Amino acid sequence: MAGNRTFTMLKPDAVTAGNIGAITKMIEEAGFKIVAMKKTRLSSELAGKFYEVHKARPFYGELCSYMSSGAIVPMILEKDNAVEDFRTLIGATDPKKAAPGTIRALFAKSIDANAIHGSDSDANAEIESNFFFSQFERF
Ligand code: IDP
Ligand code: MG
Repeated sequence: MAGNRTFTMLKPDAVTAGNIGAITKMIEEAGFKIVAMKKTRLSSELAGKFYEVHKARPFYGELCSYMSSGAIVPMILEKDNAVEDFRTLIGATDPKKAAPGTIRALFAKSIDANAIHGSDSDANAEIESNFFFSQFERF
């Protein structure tokens, strides 16, 4: 059975552009409850750890420097079928291919600076949530 939590993170381009409020509003209006949320910043080393699964991909270095270039807003979200429904809400990785009305179609700048992260499985949602939040930060 699909789990009811996912992990997301507003990326530096979205935060720098002043889109925290607009994107968070879309997330809440789509029926997701915010369980945990904060504004923080990753070092390049920590960004590398978060994206370790992409280590072999050609854009890994670029991704780590981009993800540590400014503030981010990680969140844990709750909703039935959370992982799949949230991936639908954010749209395809490349904003040019993202369906109209999705968060990436509306706010992403490019395939790398694509506004928002969304976990791709229940297992990764758990790992990524634990990367940023202690049990005392979840309500
Ligand atoms: P996802 O975020 O839609 O799950 P992934 O394939 O898991 O996409 O890639 C992780 C992140 O790496 C993307 O969100 C994007 O920021 C970056 N990325 C993915 N593909 C490329 C690429 O071809 N060039 C540059 N950056 C990329
Ligand atoms: Mg991914």
